[in-house]
Amino acid sequence: MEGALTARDRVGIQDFVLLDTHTSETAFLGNLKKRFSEDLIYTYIGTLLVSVNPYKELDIYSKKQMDIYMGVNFFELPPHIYALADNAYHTMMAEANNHFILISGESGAGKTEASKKILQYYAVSCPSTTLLDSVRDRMLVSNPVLEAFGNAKTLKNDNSSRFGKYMDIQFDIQGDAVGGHILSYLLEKSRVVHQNHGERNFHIFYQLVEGGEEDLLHQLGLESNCQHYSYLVQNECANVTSINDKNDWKTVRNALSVIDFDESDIQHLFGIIASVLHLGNVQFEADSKGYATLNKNTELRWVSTLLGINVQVLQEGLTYRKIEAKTDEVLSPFTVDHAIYARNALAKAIYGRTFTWLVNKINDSMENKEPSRKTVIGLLDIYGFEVFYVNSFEQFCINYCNEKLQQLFIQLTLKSEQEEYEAEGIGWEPVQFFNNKIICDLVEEKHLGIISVLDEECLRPGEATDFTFLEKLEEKMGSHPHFITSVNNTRGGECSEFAQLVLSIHCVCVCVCVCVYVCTQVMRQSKNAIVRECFASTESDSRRRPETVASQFKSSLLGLTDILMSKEPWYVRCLKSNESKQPGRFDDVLVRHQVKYLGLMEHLRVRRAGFAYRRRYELFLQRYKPLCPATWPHWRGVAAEGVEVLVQHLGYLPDEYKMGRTKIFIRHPRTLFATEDAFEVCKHKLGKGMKARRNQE
Ligand code: AD9
Ligand code: MG
Repeated sequence: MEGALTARDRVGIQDFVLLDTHTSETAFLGNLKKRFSEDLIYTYIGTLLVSVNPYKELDIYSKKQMDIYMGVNFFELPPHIYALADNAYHTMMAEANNHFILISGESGAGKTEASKKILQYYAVSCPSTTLLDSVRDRMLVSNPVLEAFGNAKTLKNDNSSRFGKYMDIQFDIQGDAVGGHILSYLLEKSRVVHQNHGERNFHIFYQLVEGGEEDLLHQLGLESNCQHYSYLVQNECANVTSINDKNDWKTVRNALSVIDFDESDIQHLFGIIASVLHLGNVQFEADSKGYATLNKNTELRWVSTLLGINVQVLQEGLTYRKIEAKTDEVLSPFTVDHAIYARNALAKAIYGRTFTWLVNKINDSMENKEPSRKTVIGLLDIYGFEVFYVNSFEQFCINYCNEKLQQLFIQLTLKSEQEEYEAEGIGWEPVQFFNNKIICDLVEEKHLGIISVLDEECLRPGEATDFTFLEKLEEKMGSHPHFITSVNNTRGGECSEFAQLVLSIHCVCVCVCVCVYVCTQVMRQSKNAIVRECFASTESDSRRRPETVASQFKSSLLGLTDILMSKEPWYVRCLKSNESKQPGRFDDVLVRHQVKYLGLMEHLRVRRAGFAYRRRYELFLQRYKPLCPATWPHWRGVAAEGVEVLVQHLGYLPDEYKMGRTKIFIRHPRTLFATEDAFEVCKHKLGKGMKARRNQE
């Protein structure tokens, strides 16, 4: 019919691999945009899921939707995050191995929302027993608690994750979700004492002050008004329309009881949150010699009460430095600036350690104590790439983390995939891609990278400054093609590489390794059980020079890479539709930029030209041999030949598969799915046959 739109014209193609126009970026974006305008936010590139943030609630996450996707082959239904979750789950069950889902994209692109949808899917759809329900409830409610303590409003996202989160969901042999374990990565502690313009502190502070019951606030010495607290009002941003602190408080309060917090834990936990707010209001004045003194110490008294530390000891800790001389200790007074630094360092240390304590506590409550065999699906939701007007050490770490994950993606998809074709002798036209290893090396290389230079500078306290650090960097890497010390514009422009690493080096804090020994000593005397536990001495706590924050972070990322490399990958690539968080707006330039730096076009090219599935001949034959009389029950010859006989029998077309040196390569998932369906039917028949035979016997 003339003028009538086909469904395909209207809703676009649901798998980019099937896009028949040549694989241009314009066609790619056109397809995304067309689907987005129909509220179809998900599109596949093979088994990779692309998601575009709609910035509005869509009616696609109901229990009914979950049921529709359960156990259905990937490509039989419209793309959905549930389809990916389901496919990962069924592959894990069929192959009895571990998997992970890497969710990436820049700040505000929808990673955390995606990870919550996946967790909900597993918690709601997997087989269930009453005993396990409590573990699942705990897994689900761990989210609002961790978000309250670890997320905050930034300029990019009203609920921005300020820590990295990797969560293993453990399944038993029946496929029940039986336990969970979270690893957290570098919380942005500096936010406790300072926020950029238009940003907020961590949600929990506002939730407590706005939502806390009168009695509780009274016990904690808090006013029910954020304006009263200097850590909360630096940027006149306490109230945000998209955030309802009062309701969120109720959710968190309720969640804490689900995850086994008893009343004393809760008292201590909120005592800590309140003590940080009181600390922020502690003011110093200079005495006649310019040293810091505390005139009015009501706020400090509250800190002392809530943490159970003698007020005198606390005051001394904040205004004097203890210098250990040969036989005794000498107290050297702080200037006001030093005292403020010490106060803020204490607030950050208390909050940061409490966050770690909280993660451990949640882990205890989700732990599965059964010793049975388990497989896991790991969910990775980290802070997304971000560039602000002023960028500091936190952005350096966050963006370095994103570079590492992009490197992992490149390793596992573009690089190893192409190397495998070569090794297997499959004819292949190489696809060019930008390998960001050069950027990762620039940051982390031993003796040469930025982190090493930072470590060296930290060894020269008193001498090293931001300026000397910058000079050293210029000297060592000034000629590196990706080293830039001042960047005005990162979006648009000519940059076609994965998120160009932006370093506002002037802001990288050289004193990151300064350890507040005094605070630690004082905190160990606390009567607040959580604080005491958080600051308890450990063996590694000796006088050995502590690792710098950057080095610690680098090690933890290497550890994460190892964890992921041992599992089978699935990918969700989240795209931000617009910068102003508006529903239905699709900003072409912004989306194009993300498609570029996430390497989606390269990925599509490899996928289109390549093969969706590969299996070692032995494994393929072992599984599907019942489907062909010539291979069942045994194939006596070489496995590769058996596979050839088998696929001929199944009617595979010559273009659909290739025989490598050790593996069969299958171009489209649908071919394997058809084989898998035939196998299920056959298994059923075989099962019946065997049962009948047993009965006869
Ligand atoms: V960050 O790196 O932590 O700063 P994320 O995690 O990528 O970032 P997040 O998931 O928090 O972003 O999404 C930002 C906001 O977009 C959410 O608060 C929602 O308001 C909105 N969003 C994201 N995904 C969806 C969705 N699937 N449906 C509706 C969504 N809204
Ligand atoms: Mg997030």
